[in-house]
Amino acid sequence: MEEKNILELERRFQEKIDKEIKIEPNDWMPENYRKTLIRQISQHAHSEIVGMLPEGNWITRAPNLRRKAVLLAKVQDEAGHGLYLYSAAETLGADREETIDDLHSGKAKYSSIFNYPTLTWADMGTIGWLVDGAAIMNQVPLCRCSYGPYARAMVRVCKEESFHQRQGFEIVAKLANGTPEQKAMAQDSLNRFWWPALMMFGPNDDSSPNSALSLKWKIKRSTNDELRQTFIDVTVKQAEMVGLTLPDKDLKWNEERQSYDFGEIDWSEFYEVVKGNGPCNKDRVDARRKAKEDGAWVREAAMAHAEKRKLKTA
Ligand code: FAQ
Repeated sequence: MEEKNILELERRFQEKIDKEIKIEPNDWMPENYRKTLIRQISQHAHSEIVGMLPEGNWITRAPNLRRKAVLLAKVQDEAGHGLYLYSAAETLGADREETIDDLHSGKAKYSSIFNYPTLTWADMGTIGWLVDGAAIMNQVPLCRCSYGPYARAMVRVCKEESFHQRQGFEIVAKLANGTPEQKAMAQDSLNRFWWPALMMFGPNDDSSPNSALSLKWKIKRSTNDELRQTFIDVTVKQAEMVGLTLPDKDLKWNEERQSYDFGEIDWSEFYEVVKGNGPCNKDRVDARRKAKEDGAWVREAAMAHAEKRKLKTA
């Protein structure tokens, strides 16, 4: 296409975005907008699917039937979120199988948080409270993302995440108000998950290569640091409510900023985990690969059944 035409198409595209008109699958879009969305949405989908594993680890060991039923429902919701998101990526031309193979080959990223182990039952509470809490903080603005299918998927996802966050906080509150051993278990879990939860928001703004364009295109509506700060401000009060201590000696209310100052995040740990060297990266990807291999016979049987039906109706 002629350069002049492309410039005109780009101008009209940006005008739509500036007017808050959603971009739909068949609309013209810059190739880089499509690529950025496929990257973000597929990483998000993988995070939901890999994110089922740390909690799946506790379904058989939940302390009672109510907790087991709730945890099972939560993990099922995460599978559903992954499926909406893979579908949203498909509307941009991504091939689902290829996208999943990229996860299995280690090429595709997913959220760093799911590479940490879940050592105690308290981790089920902390994941709901902090991990779903951080996910909501990041995803509510995505309901206003410029790309229609992603924005619409986020509306339902956020409703479910909000239930997840509350179930997690309920577990933490119960343990924190329980026996000294239970309270210690909750505190230990918070100590292990606090910093990795802050890393979920991504690198600091000055080290975030994708933010500038994503903000211009209204894929992202807030920066990584803005969302992280809001999350910290909300969570400090919740920790106080249940009598737990956030493991940051530099955490301090800043009267001038009307926000909490907080300590330095260990970005070397973040980049190691993203590179594949976190405590559970290998286990997570192996588990997903094995699930695909173990399910091959189901897919083959379903295909054979569909073929037979087609022949019968032909
Ligand atoms: N982990 O330039 P930026 C959930 C990568 S869902 C791993 O700032 P961007 C639900 C980033 O991809 C959690 N990699 O990137 C649940 C980029 O690499 P690339 C997932 C990370 O995209 C709860 C590079 O670093 N949520 O938890 C991470 O503008 C409980 C430079 O970063 C979403 O995916 C990280 N934490 O901003 C499930 C939400 N952070 O691709 C089960 C949608 C950054 O250039 C249980 N995604 N990177 O090679 C987003 O909002 C954005 O993609 C950000 C990153 C904010 C995550």
